[in-house]
Amino acid sequence: MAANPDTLNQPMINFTLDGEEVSAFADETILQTAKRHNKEIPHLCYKEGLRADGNCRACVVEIEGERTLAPSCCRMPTAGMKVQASSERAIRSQKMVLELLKSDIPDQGESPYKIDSELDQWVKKLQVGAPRFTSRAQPAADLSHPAIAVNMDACIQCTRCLRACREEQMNDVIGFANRGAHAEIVFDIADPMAASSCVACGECVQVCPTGALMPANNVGLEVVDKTVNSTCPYCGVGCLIKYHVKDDQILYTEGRDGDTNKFRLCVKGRYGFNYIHNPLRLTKPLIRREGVAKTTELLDPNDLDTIFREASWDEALDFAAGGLIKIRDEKGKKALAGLGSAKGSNEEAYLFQKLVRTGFGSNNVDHCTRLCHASSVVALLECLGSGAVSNPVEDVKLADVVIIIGSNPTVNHPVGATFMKNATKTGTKIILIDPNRTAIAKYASHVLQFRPDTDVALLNGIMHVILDEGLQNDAYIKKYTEDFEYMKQHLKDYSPEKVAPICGIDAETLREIARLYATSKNSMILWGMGISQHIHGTDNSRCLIAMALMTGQIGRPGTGLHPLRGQNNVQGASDVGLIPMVYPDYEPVEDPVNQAKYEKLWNVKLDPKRGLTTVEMIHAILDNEIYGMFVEGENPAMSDPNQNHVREAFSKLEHLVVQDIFLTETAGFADVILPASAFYEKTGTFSNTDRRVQMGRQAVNPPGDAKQDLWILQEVANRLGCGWTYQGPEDVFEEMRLAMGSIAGMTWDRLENEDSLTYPLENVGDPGEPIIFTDGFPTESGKGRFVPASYIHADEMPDDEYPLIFITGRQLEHWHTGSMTRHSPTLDAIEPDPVVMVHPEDLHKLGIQPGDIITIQSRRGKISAYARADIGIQKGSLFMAFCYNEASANLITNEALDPSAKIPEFKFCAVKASAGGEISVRIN
Ligand SMILES: Nc1nc2c(c(=O)[nH]1)N[C@H]1C(S)=C(S)[C@@H](COP(=O)(O)OP(=O)(O)OC[C@H]3O[C@@H](n4cnc5c(=O)[nH]c(N)nc54)[C@H](O)[C@@H]3O)O[C@H]1N2
Ligand SMILES: Nc1nc2c(c(=O)[nH]1)N[C@H]1C(S)=C(S)[C@@H](COP(=O)(O)OP(=O)(O)OC[C@H]3O[C@@H](n4cnc5c(=O)[nH]c(N)nc54)[C@H](O)[C@@H]3O)O[C@H]1N2
Ligand SMILES: [Mo]
Repeated sequence: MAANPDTLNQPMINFTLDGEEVSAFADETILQTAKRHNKEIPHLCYKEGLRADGNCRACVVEIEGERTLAPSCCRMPTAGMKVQASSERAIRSQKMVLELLKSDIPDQGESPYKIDSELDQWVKKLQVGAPRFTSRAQPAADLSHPAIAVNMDACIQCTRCLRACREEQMNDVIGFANRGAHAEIVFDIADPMAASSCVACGECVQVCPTGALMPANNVGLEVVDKTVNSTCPYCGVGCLIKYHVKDDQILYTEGRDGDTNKFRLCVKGRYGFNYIHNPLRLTKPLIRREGVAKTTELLDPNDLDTIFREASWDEALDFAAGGLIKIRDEKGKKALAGLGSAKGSNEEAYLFQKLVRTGFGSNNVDHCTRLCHASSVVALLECLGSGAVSNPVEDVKLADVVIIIGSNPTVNHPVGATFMKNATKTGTKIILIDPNRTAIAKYASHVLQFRPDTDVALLNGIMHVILDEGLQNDAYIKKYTEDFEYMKQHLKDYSPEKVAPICGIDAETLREIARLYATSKNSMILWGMGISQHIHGTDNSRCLIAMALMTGQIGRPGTGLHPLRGQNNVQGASDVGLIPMVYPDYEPVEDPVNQAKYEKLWNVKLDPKRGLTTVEMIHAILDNEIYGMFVEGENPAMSDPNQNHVREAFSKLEHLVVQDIFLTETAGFADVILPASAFYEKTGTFSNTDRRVQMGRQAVNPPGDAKQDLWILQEVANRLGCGWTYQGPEDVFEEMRLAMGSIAGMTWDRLENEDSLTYPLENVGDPGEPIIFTDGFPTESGKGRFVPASYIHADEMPDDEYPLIFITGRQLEHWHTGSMTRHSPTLDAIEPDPVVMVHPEDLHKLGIQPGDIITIQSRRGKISAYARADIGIQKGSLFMAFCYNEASANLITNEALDPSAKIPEFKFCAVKASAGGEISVRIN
């Protein structure tokens, strides 16, 4: 039992439990102390992690000198107290409670929904017999939800689910309605679960002690073969998860006590694993049939057999490598490029960039970070000398003020968002700055629903106030920063009165935000794609960094800068060098010292010039510079902007190798497809948004002839002459430690034992550093640099012909291009069709009813999807996720790039919209 570290220094409390001396921490209850001393007291409504409620009375104990029995889950011991948990009187009461609770279970027997439920375990342990009481009402089952089965006939009203939903995840769906014998647990206003506002995080299911709430399809009745401790394959929060496996299939999951998740999970981590068991998984290597031309159309899987044929691994690998070698040797090393994956492990990403650098012979290697936080990283490197986050997400609880800007955490970092919501209960103020009023707004003290694309103006306005009112931290500025005077001059031009009409937020509010942020003891900034995905994304980030520097809100617990990382391993893939301008640990490729280091380590001559970035590669194909590509674990034919352009490029490639788990839109353009392993089918390390390197462990085997990614990469590399002999991920990790100072002290054994270690961890045995920049910055001067940014607008502004703003982003249940989540029957059932979020007034103006079809057109493309009314959406704009191939948002988006980071402007382009249209056919 983890005691609150704050109380560890306080004196222990000694008392007697069943005649034995025990000592309690200052914040421990009798029940917790008993548990820590391996003494069992039955309990049902109490669960570690939830507020003790004391409603079930199964944990009653006898305390000397007290007339009534006391619930040990809510009772703190005092020095010298004499407690009896197993006296005859205590046990008689405990048994009576269990008997009463059991009388409410169907047929008054064992739980029909969960083998060995917690209630059944206590009933057995205390040898409680058949109940002598009649059951209460036995409500009908509610099987409306694809992920969660509700069988309230097994509910004992312990309210664990309610506390998990309202107090932990703070989703506020579950309630306790009516009174006395009519009391019942309800969803919203007693809605069927599927119709309620439930986001299916499953926290209620995880805590239910009887099986009244269970994962759908009766998985609770199966006896599993094994459990595997691993992490989640979805977002950068990196929740630790236990997988329950039977017959080589994952049946269900459980949140573990990770530092980032404290047992919590979201709908994808908890229920979204089943994409791996989808029959559409690639199980055989495929080679394009000779003479089948490539078109710009997406492949219809019905035509699969006419376009591709199955091949043996040897043939496919020879063919894959042969095509690459031919182009390399005939057209030159720079005629090849590779896109690696932020969904794979650190070891895979490291090998992929090494393969391109040493096997292809150039630095033409990139990955989705380019489309993601590239601009944040450029600004962070430029201003602070490091692209990493300064503080972990969990620090929000120590912050007085948290600015959330351009990030929608309840949707995209849902478990992280629960800790943000929790923090507001103890006084943390959230300031939300977003053109849309997203779900976290409910918990914010200030919501700035400002004009999209105007962050630089707004942030400069706030900084102007900070300086105007003398709220800056002069001592910090002097000691730890440079170029402040330059910044000061620049900001003179951005008075709040001047920026108010640009960003649509009045001057007084900007002043208030400036004061709150600058003068609070600890302020933290969290940001996302709303900041980074603009042609001025680097400028947006420069402003956030400058705000932290001028106020000294960095370098301490509860402060700092946290660009929330997206993919489960985008932090790691970047760290290990899956980037065209840097080697592992962000060492620039154009510095001869770094080049010499890697030439020695890898024993090969390296290209001294930086390579092309993701979007540049697409242009280079069309410009006849790139002829061959290797795409591993990315789906650019859906995720890159201006798809018509991208698909034209892919159809033009002479040789495309795709290594994926599904026949993705990109794989349709391939010459050879290598069927790979999904997350749960391999072991490796993954680095989360907090810089925690975490162990992902194999739970099941790849299907059919699919092979592990590491093996495939090595086979391709060796055919290109690399001569690798890695026996597994551990060997690769050892080489990474030689290359990367940041993890030099991190041993595989320790990762195996501790599951999660934070870097920098330079020497073996170091604890790791969750908070960095505590004493300056890793720049040449050791100081943080102010880099002024001037307000400019998006590349393509609305006009008479295209009057609306199109903003793209994400939805809770889907992951990017949908290749994982749309193949999960559970997630697909929750959100099956393409939807566009529109403000109801705009819908009305367009003459569209919610649920009707809307057609959206930009200068680049046209799509139709279902319109969904959403009052959180800013009028004059539309919001859409890019996961639907029948209505691909990226047919519409603009590929204009930020000049420093080369990130495209996914968050803003001009469109027109109209009622009606026809949704294309969904493929795959
Ligand atoms: N469910 C789910 N979760 C995911 C992902 C997923 O695909 N699905 N992807 C993961 C990845 S890789 C990433 S990068 C993260 C992304 O996570 P987020 O950054 O939270 O994602 P987005 O939805 O793209 O955009 C965030 C917010 O930016 C706002 N925004 C738009 N334009 C502007 C603007 O001009 N200024 C400001 N300040 N805000 C603006 C949008 O309204 C939106 O609320 O999510 C990760 N988590
Ligand atoms: N319009 C618009 N476009 C965007 C964005 C936006 O906000 N708006 N956001 C951008 C951002 S932030 C990002 S990060 C990118 C993401 O863009 P992508 O990385 O292209 O998108 P994913 O769908 O995550 O692609 C991951 C691929 O890896 C495969 N995969 C999954 N697990 C494994 C594995 O273990 N091994 C192998 N070999 N393959 C695997 C999946 O099947 C899938 O094809 O999209 C960008 N595109
Ligand atoms: Mo991302």
